[in-house]
Amino acid sequence: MRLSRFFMPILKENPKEAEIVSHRLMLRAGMIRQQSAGIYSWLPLGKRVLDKVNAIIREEQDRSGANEILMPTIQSADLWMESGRYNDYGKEMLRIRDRQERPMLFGPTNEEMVTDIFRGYVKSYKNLPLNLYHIQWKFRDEVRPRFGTMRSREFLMKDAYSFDLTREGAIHSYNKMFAAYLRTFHRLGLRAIPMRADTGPIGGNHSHEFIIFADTGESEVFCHKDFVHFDIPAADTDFDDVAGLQSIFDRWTSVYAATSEMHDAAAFDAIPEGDRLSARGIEVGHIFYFGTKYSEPMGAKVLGPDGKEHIVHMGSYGIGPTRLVPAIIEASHDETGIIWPASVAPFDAVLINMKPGDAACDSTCDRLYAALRAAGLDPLLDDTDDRAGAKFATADLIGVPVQVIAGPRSAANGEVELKDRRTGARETLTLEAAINKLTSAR
Ligand code: 5CA
Repeated sequence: MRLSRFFMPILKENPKEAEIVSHRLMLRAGMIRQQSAGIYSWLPLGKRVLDKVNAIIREEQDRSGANEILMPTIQSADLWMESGRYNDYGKEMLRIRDRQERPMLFGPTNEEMVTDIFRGYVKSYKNLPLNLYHIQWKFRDEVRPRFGTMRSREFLMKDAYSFDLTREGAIHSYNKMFAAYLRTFHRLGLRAIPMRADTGPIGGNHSHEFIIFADTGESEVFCHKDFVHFDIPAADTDFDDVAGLQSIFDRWTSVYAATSEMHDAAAFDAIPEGDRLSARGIEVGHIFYFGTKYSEPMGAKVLGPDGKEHIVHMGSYGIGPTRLVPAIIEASHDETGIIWPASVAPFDAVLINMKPGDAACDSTCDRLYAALRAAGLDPLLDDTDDRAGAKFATADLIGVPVQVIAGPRSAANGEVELKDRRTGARETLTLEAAINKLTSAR
């Protein structure tokens, strides 16, 4: 992509409405635009990162055996009357009527709808276990939408729903998601800690929130500091290995971790003082096992091996992609801007032409740009007429992992400068060596 053709409305001033660093940087880098309170458009730079986050989530859901579907945003109120949640959900639900005056709603979550899909087709235990997920917009009319897309009213959620014949089966399905979440957050460059959590309007009594530490987090969390050393499940984890997955779960829940709602001060105080960690955190995912809370009132049952009907056991598993983008920024930035982990960076490298019009600078940048693209990389070429200082500031702000700088003098010598955005380390290389270095990392 050439920056001269890329829509990236950078703000020079710090936006006044932004209280936390991720919101400020997302607005300054032209990633998002607020359309009304808690409702955002995603502009090209932000959309690129969001798509990368979604792709990682999807790969790990698929790896665990879940099936992707896409349910609508608009739901009929009838389904929610069946489960009994239509009245319970309160003002957070956006209720609407169609032209026939039928009550509809903008989905805040999809337990009812997915249970309706399930009961329409699945009649035998032989089709279980089943996990259906989608990545779709949700709407919750939050009292206090704030911090940009961190707590918005319209937000993207990956929500997965598992169906099993028995409670034991459902616990295995829960453990699959637990392991998939550990892998997902790790690949996003985050260390997320599973903590015992309150279940709120989703229900059930077996639930974990995945929390990352950040001073600006909305939750107060307490845990043992051993979490920092726990291993992430490997890419070749066998998700059908019941005992293997249970041992991952057992290990990751073997030491104390809880959010303030579930906090047990006595248990926490029993941990040696030097091993206690109390901090603020951001909830990036939340998983629930709630048994037959929806399947029972909605009649989702299958024939078991005993020839009898059984109400299925269910769980649901949420991740917030539009929250993850600011959460990653909270975890990874400095005073000059964002520092993306390579896995979600909007571009692989930014090529800074310090003097467009200079023959050596232009040809160096063109060669680099073509070579990186030929190797399957996605570079951003800053070919604008901005001053060099402004170009450096933009490159730092948007946080692309590598900067390649072509100035008139070095370009005339066949050289470029590479800058690592995270460490700030710089090195001068020949053009060929720079291309080799960038493409061999693939
Ligand atoms: N049905 C269940 C799980 S599928 C559910 O709705 N869970 S939840 O309420 O905990 O939401 C799941 C995830 O969505 C949260 O962990 C969070 O990452 C994200 N999320 C929830 N509310 C918001 C919001 N207002 N803004 C941005 N992300 C949100």
